[in-house]
Amino acid sequence: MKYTFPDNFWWGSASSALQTEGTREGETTWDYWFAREPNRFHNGVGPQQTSTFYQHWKTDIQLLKQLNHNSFRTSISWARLIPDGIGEVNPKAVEFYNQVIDELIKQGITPFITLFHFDMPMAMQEIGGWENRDVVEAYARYAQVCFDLFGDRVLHWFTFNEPIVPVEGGYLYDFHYPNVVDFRRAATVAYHTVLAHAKAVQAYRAGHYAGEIGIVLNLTPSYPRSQNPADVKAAHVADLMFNRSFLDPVLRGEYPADLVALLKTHNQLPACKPEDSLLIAEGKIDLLGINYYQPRRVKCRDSAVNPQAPFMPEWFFENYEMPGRKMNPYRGWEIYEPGIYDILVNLRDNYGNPRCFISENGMGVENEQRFIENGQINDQYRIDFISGHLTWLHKGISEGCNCLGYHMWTFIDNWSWCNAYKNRYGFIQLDLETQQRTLKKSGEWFAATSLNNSFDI
Ligand code: BGP
Repeated sequence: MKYTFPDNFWWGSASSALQTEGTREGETTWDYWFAREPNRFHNGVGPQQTSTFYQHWKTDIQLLKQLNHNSFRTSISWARLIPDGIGEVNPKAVEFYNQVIDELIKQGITPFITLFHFDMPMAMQEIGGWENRDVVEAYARYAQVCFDLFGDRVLHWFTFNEPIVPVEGGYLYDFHYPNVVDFRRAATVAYHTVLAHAKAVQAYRAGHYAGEIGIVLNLTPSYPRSQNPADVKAAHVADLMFNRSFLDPVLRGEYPADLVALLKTHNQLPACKPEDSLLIAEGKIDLLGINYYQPRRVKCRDSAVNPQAPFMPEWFFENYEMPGRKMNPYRGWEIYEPGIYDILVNLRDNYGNPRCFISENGMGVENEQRFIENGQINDQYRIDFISGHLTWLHKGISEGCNCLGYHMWTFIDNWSWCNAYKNRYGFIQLDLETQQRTLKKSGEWFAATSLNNSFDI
């Protein structure tokens, strides 16, 4: 069976500034947190030990070319560009990002640029991070600076990568700094992130730049354990909290009424200003990036909530371990290929079929050295993972979904937040000691698929 994709389909990968650049300049929350609690990071490896893109950007772009990428997403580091978040622009950073953007274009690779990929400047966190509306203003100015510096050549902008993750990690589940557990503060952070997004979109529209602007969301389709109304309701609440809290504002320009009502009932609504809703309505996007790694399976709660416990999304559902589910045991995430199709169909049927693309999908595996054959990692499991997802994506496109491309996480093994280098995701193997880069078998497969705009199973 041959799967052919539409003309001009985007084939590429995604990465982020903090996870690849190295040579830290401008302190972020990650640098601060790592200096204080290195034990939180796998094998005590922190954000200064990455895949050294800051030094090797030119040869790394050659590797992207070898992979036949026609597009590539990375992020700008706010802290590198504007070290205190709001003041002087760092000319070295401008030079670096100009060189990267120009080289990508020269090599025929369209740059997709994210403005915020989890890396809050520490100076901004010190004044409250996303809890403080002054940080929303500072971010809007940072976005404007980026559009003015690079907007003549960058035609695809993304305000945020997975904005729900800093909310979950930093304010609910203790896996990002500042390690707070407080739903109302989490809701405030999420709300202010949406305002910051909308302000950036507003600035982009006002500047009449040549390209388009969007956001990258990690969408986790919520599947109920059964069709019992209690399970269905549990899945609905999970969907409201984790998907629709960002999806609805950026595509419909407003929050779902039942999410607002739920938070109001439990006294968890963030402080709003009357003019906010107009701003949110202006934050509607041109292009949606979809990161898809795993589904969310939920059931109704079997036990009563402890009224003393902090208010949590899990007051309304429990995670459900479906018997027989296919797992990536290294990351602990379920692999469910049809999820990608379900996301696209939901967007087509309920959100007006927006222009979108898969901006991340991937499989992190531990100790890949054990798969080396004749000097190359034979990662057939990754090829199976990608082709499995691509067949469902292809079905979505053939049924009218407006999906324009597929980017993998990621082109080279990189630093994965608290997991550091535990799981490897790359098409290219990175030797941490020597920084040597070696193509994996999946890299060869992807290069051929991109070149042919098709693959066979
Ligand atoms: C996404 C992030 C990436 C990347 C990826 C893999 O959520 O956008 O930054 O890290 O997940 O996940 P992890 O690194 O946690 O294994």
